[in-house]
Amino acid sequence: MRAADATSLWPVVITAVYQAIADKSWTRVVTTRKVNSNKGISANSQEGHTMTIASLPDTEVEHTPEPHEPGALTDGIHLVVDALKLNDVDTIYGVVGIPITDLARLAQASGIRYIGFRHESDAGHAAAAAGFLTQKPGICLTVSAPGFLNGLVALANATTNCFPMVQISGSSERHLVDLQRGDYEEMDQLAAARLFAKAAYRVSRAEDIGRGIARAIRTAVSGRPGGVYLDIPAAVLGEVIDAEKAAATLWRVVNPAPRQLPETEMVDSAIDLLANAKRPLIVLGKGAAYAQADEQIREFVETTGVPYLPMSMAKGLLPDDHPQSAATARSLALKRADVVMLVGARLNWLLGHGDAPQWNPDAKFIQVDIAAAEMDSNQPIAAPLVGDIGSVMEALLERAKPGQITVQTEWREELTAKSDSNVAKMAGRLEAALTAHPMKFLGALQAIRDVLHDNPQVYVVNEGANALDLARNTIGMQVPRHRLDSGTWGVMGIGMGYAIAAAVETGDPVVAIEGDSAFGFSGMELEAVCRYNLPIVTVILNNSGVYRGDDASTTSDPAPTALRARHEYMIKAFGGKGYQATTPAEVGAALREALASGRPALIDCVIDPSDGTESGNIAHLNPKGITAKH
Ligand code: ADP
Ligand code: TZD
Repeated sequence: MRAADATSLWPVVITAVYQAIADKSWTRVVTTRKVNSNKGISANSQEGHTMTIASLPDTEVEHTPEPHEPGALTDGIHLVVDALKLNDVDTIYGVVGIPITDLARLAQASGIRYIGFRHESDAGHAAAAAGFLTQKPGICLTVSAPGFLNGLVALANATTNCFPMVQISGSSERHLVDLQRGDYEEMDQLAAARLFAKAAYRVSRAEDIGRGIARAIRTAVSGRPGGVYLDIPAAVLGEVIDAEKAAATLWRVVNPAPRQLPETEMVDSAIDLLANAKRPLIVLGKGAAYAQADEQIREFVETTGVPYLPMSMAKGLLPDDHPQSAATARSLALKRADVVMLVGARLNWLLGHGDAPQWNPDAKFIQVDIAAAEMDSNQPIAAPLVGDIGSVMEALLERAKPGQITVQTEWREELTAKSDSNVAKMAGRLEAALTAHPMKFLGALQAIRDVLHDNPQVYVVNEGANALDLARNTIGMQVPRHRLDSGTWGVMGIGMGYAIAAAVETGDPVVAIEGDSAFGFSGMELEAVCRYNLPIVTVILNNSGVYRGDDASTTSDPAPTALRARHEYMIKAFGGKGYQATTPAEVGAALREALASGRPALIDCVIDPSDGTESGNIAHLNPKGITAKH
């Protein structure tokens, strides 16, 4: 049968199920079924578009041809699943509804793990985190219009953070949407996504599904990774075409993220700059963590002896207690360094754009980045090393002569002295926090730090303002890619999505350290955490407010920053274990017990409402008009 004849086939409908066989591989069984009318296809599918085997009476089975036997048919839903499987997609994060419910069902029946969320932002954040952790685009599945838009925040955030992800969304009838005739969940999703994603594509024919998915995967992971939107209208998902011809339209992407080698001349000039530096510094960013070039990075740092600063998600690339870490002398390192090598880190707001007085105005920059256009975005880049971090670090190691790059004792001593004095200053604060009552952020965080120190394989997710700044500085990381946080946008709401992805992708335990406000953005996903029985312990630093909890209101309503919750009750509603902790000792004991259980748990840490500062350490970004409070 020709694909063009397919539409004339109604009411004959084809669907396929995949069955597990003992050796865990999956075999496809195509089943032809006859139904009486379009309405009889599936009670829970969009009429005339999708088909579920579960919804069809068994007596109507007529024939079971082999997949590519002449006459066998398939449809858009099957092709999406086939294309994803062909490209090794093993997990989908999403929220179901028209027109993608059967897609999720079929994916699950086919051996792809489907993780169902309560809100698309959380599913999207999970997909983004999966992309960061695995170098494979995380897949997020959303419904039309509002579901799509909910997911778009995560897609945009993934793009901003350079994490590979693909948001696949169903969309409503093109002929209605385009004339704005008022369809169910009507929206020009493709146009909306273009503004916020690395790229946005639409598949308009079932025969293009394989191409669309290949293109989305390639775009998401190659070059600078980012979020890609793939629009698949309901009509395409329901389009029935010849199975044999359809199979020929799918392909597997070969070498999706090719290596990119730097220019030798630039490698030599970078080596030259470092060799002649008096006060060299390496800054490691989350691109360096993403690149999975851990060995090359470590070897370069250690053989040259150059001090380094890890950005928050690069912590653990080298253990935080590494003797070359300049983290505890950060301000001095930035102010004084004369040659700075940025490795997978952008000179954006997180690094003060490389401007004086935070930075030495005479500093020369070397930048290692896969995106050529990143060079010179903020400061002149004396040696642009455009390439993937693994290849660039290898080239540097290869071309630097032994002993060519060394670090002068004065520079090392200057950093060490500053670090010692900063650590001594902090020691008093830490000590006082251990006994303070009500509990301070630093009291709870020291208890968490000690437990995590004994459990270095635990993934740490972290968001909030004070909860973010203080946890980042207090909790040392020992293993690469084990810290995921609010990132480049400083976005709240990544917590549960990132935590779920870390647990699902790795099987390892996760501790999510959350401000009480931050947690609220994704808190309902505690239900998903419990439903999938994931080893996630959510620790809420609850000071009863956005930033602080002691703002006085001038009206009978609570202050704009005020919050009030006993979060431990929330998880109990879903079957998880809830703790309330009022002292560091209770925090530590609860966390150890929760981690040992390997089950979902939440620890609500009661923190002094007057602890913390407005906006954490970025208060200076608040506009200072005549109403300014601070
Ligand atoms: P941080 O916030 O930790 O400073 P950024 O997100 O600003 O890090 O920077 C990450 C950078 O890493 C981006 O500019 C991105 O292009 C780059 N990058 C990502 N993956 C790679 C890779 N494999 N090789 C080289 N650069 C990469
Ligand atoms: N909405 C989104 C999506 N992202 C944001 N960053 C904000 C709002 C604004 N915001 C911050 O920048 S931090 C924060 C908000 C609401 C929460 C701070 O309160 P918290 O943390 O309770 O999470 P601390 O520890 O009490 O400071």
